[in-house]
Amino acid sequence: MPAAPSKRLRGQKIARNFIIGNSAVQLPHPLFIDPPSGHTKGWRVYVRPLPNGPDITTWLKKVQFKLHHTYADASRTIESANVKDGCFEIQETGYGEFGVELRLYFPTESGEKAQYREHYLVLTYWGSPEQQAAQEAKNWIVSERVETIEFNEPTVDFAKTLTSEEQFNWLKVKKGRGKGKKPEYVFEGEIDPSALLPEKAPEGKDGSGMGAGAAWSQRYERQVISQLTSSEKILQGMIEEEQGKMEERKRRMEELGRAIESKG
Ligand code: SLL
Repeated sequence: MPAAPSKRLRGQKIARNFIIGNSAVQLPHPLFIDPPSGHTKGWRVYVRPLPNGPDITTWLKKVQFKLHHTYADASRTIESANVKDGCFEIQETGYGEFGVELRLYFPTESGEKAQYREHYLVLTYWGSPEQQAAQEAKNWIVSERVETIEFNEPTVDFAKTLTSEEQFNWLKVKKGRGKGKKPEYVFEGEIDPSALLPEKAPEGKDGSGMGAGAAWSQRYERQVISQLTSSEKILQGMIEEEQGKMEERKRRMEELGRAIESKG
């Protein structure tokens, strides 16, 4: 029987950022050998840590990906013990886009229930003409977003794992010590490891949207938010225009109705 989760830390909250996304290529492609006939795209859908963030396997025990029902074995599970670089991923080929349902499972000592997320696979070029041209030239499409998970009143044991220094070891280089001694981990990256989004990404990597190499930063988050805000304004304008047209149509219908009535 698993041990009962330890006491919860009242009034405390620990949040973690991570990335959900997919990459995609046009077939044929060397990463996808012998695809079934009719399959035109190769893709990966994944849950991965922020480039300079803590190891997500600290709190993520397994991910269940639910694919479109046209896939023979639509439910795929990846356990933390089998991930490389903390990236939970599924690789597939296919012909069409669909929403992947993700179910995130946490360690037993956390006492947390599984949580759902969704990711709509993006398999076609997106963005500005320049972005699309770059994606076509590289035959490499990436669509990802930063997600946040909040652990409210975590158990004492879970909070201990979530605050341990070891969760940054995946970013560090192991420097061997003498026999029997603990190895030393040294960080050699460009930005200091942190559970928070860095203010600025390293030069040239800010929000390129080109995938694994792209660094997420608070600056890029602000860019995305301002883009979304302006898109929302445009959309609002379009909605108002449509509403105006609808009013006009309604008015004309009423007029027509009255004309018919007066004739009859
Ligand atoms: C579309 N509404 O047509 C979507 C459906 C289904 C994708 C996408 C299946 C692969 C297989 C596959 O690619 N399904 O048969 O193994 O765009």
